[in-house]
Amino acid sequence: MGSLCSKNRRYNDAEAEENAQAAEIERRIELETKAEKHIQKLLLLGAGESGKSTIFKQIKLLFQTGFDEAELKSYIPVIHANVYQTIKLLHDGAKELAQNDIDSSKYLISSEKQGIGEKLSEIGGRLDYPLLTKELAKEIETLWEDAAIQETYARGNELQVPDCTHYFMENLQRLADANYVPTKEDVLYARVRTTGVVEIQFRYDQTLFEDENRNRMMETKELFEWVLKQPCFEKTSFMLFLNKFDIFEKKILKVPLNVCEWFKDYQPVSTGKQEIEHAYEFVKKKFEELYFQSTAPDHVDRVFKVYRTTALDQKLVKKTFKLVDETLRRRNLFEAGLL
Ligand SMILES: Nc1nc2c(ncn2[C@@H]2O[C@H](COP(=O)(O)OP(=O)(O)OP(=O)(O)O)[C@@H](O)[C@H]2O)c(=O)[nH]1
Ligand SMILES: [Mg+2]
Repeated sequence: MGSLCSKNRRYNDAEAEENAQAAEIERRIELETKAEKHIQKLLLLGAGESGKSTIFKQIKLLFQTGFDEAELKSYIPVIHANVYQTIKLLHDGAKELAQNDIDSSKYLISSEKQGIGEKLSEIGGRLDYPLLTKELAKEIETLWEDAAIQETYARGNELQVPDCTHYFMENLQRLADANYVPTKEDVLYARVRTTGVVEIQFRYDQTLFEDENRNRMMETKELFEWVLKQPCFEKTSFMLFLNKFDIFEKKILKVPLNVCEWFKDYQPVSTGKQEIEHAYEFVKKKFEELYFQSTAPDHVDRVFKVYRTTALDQKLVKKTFKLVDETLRRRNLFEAGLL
């Protein structure tokens, strides 16, 4: 009898403990659900190389602890790889154009630099890159300054030359310093393709989509259209960042907007700053039209805002996030019936 009693008590104790654990889990879930309600989640979607990671880095710099020295240093291999891969791309691209382009002589690397070019191209094709020494940096600099390489660089859009090219090529000696620690700016320019989902433990998270071999604007259009139609985003606020405005500004004066199929009805109106504004407004309007076309009538009141951004420009990113934050706060107040 005595033993049965103590056995029962053991069961009761175990049961009580289990119940307490279950209650604790319930309590935590409830707390976390409540906390989640105050979290604004930002999902950054965009074509490959559109600047998602760069915006992400700016968030880290602006609203978190930034990058400590170890983190800055972890970008050295990335930056050096960017340099090696880019010079290879330009060298091989020049060689190809020198053989096949109508204007082939423009792309012929001067004979005294051809040896350096071959050597750098071989290095750029390796899996492991050597340390970027001052000597190697000097050779890369010499090749970069070659007229044929510059002509090739001018056709960078055809060769997938990364946007960080000019910046890194102009800073080679500093990057090759034995005590080199990347600056904040170097890190913003560093290009590494994100694979998978990256999440930042704060208020933001990010995923990506990519497909390199297509016109990026058409890819962006299709991606945006697809996202707009997803039932899970029916009530989601959309903040469209038309990023790389700095590049757009320069490009618009050289390459007409209507080379892109989606913009083929574009008519330039003037030159200079006015033309930039006109072209930007045209692109913005195209996205607005797409938004309304791809949004069911009963959901048109979800937030939709368009911002022009240059992810490398910290002040501008800060200002943009301030505006985004204000918009979302207003929305929350509106939804709570307070506005
Ligand atoms: N000039 C200029 N360069 C930018 C801008 N935003 C990003 N970049 C550069 O563009 C390159 C690609 O940017 P990422 O942020 O890596 O692009 P991503 O969207 O994360 O690309 P994936 O991870 O491949 O999908 C980097 O070298 C950036 O420094 C911008 O507004 N202006
Ligand atoms: Mg990325």
